[in-house]
Amino acid sequence: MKITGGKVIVCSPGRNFVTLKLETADGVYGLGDATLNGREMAVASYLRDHLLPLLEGRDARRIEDIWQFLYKGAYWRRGPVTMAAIAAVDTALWDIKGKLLNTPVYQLLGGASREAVLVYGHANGETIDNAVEAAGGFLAVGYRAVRVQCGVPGMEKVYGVSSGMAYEPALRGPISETAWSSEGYLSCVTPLFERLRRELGFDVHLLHDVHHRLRPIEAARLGHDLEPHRLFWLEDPTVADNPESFRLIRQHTTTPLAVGEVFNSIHDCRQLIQEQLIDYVRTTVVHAGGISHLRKIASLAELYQVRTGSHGATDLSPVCMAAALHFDLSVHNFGIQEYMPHTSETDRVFPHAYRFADGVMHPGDKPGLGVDIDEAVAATFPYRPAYLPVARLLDGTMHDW
Ligand code: GCO
Ligand code: MG
Repeated sequence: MKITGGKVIVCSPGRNFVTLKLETADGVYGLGDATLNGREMAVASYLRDHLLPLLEGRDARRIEDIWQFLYKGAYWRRGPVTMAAIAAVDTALWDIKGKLLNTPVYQLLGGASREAVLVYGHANGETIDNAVEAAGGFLAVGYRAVRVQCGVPGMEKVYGVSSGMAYEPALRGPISETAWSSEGYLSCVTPLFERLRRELGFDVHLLHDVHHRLRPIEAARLGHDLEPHRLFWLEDPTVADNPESFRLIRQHTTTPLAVGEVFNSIHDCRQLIQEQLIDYVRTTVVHAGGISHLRKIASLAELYQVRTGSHGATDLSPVCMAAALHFDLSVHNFGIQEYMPHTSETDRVFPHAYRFADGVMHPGDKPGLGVDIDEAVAATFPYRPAYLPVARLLDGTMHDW
């Protein structure tokens, strides 16, 4: 079962995706997502110029050995570009193994630990009224968990609050610089959740993403103020470069915390998990070294009663979504999965077996990941550079994302 080569397919059906297609001697191929939002071509080159030549002739069945070969063999460890490239290879190899053995990947990972995977959707609105109404709309179509974000009076654009679109995408054209005030933001969040609980009750799981923008003491106060509203989680309350800062937040609040979408290795989350400073680890298949490495993170987390809650925004392709669902269905300490449906163009490029109904998802029972790429359709959507917006404080100081 030798790897004969592969292709790196970069396409943009609404937003940019980098996909690895790894081919074997008897015609079986596997897919892996390698998308790093706003830095896509760095991973494409890493795969094309550096990894594919190393993979030719290797046995595709030796998933763990290939992972270690690419990780240890690079000499330069970790980092988002390296780990997204390794993730794509690893995901493609699990896809190949599933196809070879004629079984869905979750069966190779120990089988289903649950019937289906709980997901959360994204509701947002310019005002509290609009956000509450949007959240109600998610419940009406079956969601049991909703992340809610709202605009801040006086601030033109706020992260996660769309202007007419399902989501704020990376923007094409010149990079957008937005203004940010933590004081303005903090004055809106607690009233938003007060209203949500008053109107929607306590049967729905509510989540909120701070997107790394508060200082630890501000995050501690927010967590404390939100306690009566029983959030499922408060996400990325502050930057996690310094894990010790979560001790301060933890001392002040019992609001559950979720961190990790920008992490790319078990070492990034180790202290947060081992000191039980978080409740959910948000590492993803594509950004944290693939299914193989994510399982190791989940196993470490399991020892400390930390559950998984993988990132699943639309900049992660349907290939990553499929891989995430196989992982989520199988891993014992699964918590929740983020889910934002892709556009119809994206779904045409990536036909898939996974499905959503009644607030939960299932990866389907096709051999492998159950997701494909239509290369002819992909070719009609060429790559177009796009960047996430950045944030500056009102006096012009560059702020955390
Ligand atoms: C989330 C994330 C996204 C990221 C985006 C970056 O929780 O879904 O924070 O909104 O900003 O995926 O590429
Ligand atoms: Mg987030």
